[in-house]
Amino acid sequence: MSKILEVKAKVEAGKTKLIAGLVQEALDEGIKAEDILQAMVDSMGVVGDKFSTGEIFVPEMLIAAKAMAKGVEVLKPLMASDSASSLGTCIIGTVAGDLHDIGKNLVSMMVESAGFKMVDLGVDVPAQKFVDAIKENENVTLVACSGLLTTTMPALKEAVETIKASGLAVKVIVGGAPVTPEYAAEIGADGYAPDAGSAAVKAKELVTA
Ligand code: B1M
Repeated sequence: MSKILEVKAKVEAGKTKLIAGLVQEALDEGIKAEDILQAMVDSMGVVGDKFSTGEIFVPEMLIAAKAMAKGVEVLKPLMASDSASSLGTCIIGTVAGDLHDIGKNLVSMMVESAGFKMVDLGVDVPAQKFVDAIKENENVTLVACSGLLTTTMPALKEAVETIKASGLAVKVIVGGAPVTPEYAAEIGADGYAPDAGSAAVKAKELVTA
């Protein structure tokens, strides 16, 4: 089995202890970090499908997520550039009621590499906490809100509305699997991105426009 397929299979199987070594072996074989990351993202798609069909349950989903996080740790130094945080500070978090953080962490990594200093509030972040963080940190230019569940899309709306109602001069970008550009516009977000790479491009565009 090729190394990249092995990484994919082991993430799906949640072999947490093996992933870092396998990812390193794949890199040593000359496989690009971006391709390894994509293989792991694809694994999570397979895991989600298996969950939908009742083949696996929440614990297996969680273990697969932990395995992917171990792999991302190995890739992170290769993907984040050392550009100075010249675009200001970006507050990032997954909205209230939502515990998914892999996508948010990838977005954080890519937005950081675009030139922002990142302040990560983690998961299950209440709307007001985003506002408090804008006030508590210096030179906040952007807030990035992630939401992965259809049931937490109203929390995304509340986060954007609360930030906008605060009157603080920051741009807000939203994203996550159930979010569409139409929904982002409807809830008053300044920007939307479908994935981590385009989130970095959009983030830069929003604060330099
Ligand atoms: Co959950 N889960 N989960 N889960 N989980 C999904 C999201 C689901 C689609 C699975 C399924 O049913 N097929 C489904 C949601 C259905 C829906 O709402 N439409 C679901 C469900 C139902 C649940 C629970 C309700 C299950 C239960 O308890 N019965 C529960 C909810 C808990 C909660 O949050 N309150 C739950 C729990 C969990 C775990 C904790 C076990 C675990 C998360 C662990 C963790 O994150 N640390 C988990 C996992 C792993 C998944 C799947 C399998 C993988 C998610 C993931 O990491 N994907 C997921 C199925 C799937 O995604 N196919 C699923 C990989 C990641 C790179 O992609 O997060 O989409 P993603 O991020 C992308 C883009 O969306 C985008 O860029 C990222 C990278 O390119 N993006 C942004 C994300 N945020 C962005 C922000 C931006 C811009 C782009 O700007 C700010």
